[in-house]
Amino acid sequence: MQTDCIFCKLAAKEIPVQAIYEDEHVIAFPDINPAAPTHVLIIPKQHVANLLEVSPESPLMAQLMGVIPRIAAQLGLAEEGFRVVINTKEHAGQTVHHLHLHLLGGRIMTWPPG
Ligand code: DGP
Repeated sequence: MQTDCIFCKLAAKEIPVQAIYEDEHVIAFPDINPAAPTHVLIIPKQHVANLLEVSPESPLMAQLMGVIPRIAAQLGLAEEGFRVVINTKEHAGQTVHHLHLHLLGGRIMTWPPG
């Protein structure tokens, strides 16, 4: 755990969190500033700053991505679809430096993203 990391504090329940899904490795909760009718963040409990810190041998991305079908079904996104975004560093607008997947749904999305 990184003591100055807000998502580490949420994962450790030092800050109250409304968990939508949780297991040994992963926790998912609503984004505080939703960009879609449904906007959930899926994070590793372990501190990883961003995608660049994930090694090819690590099971981490499978652990994070693997829970998406279940969460999407739970939130009613499986039929119409959804978008998954991983902002990585400055050009992508990453503001919280603890790896997180945005799961966005409930409206039609445009492409390319802004
Ligand atoms: P990004 O730009 O990819 O780093 O997105 C970070 C997201 O995290 C942003 O959409 C707002 C959300 N966020 C920041 N702080 C908190 C928090 O304390 N609680 C929750 N639920 N979401 C947060």
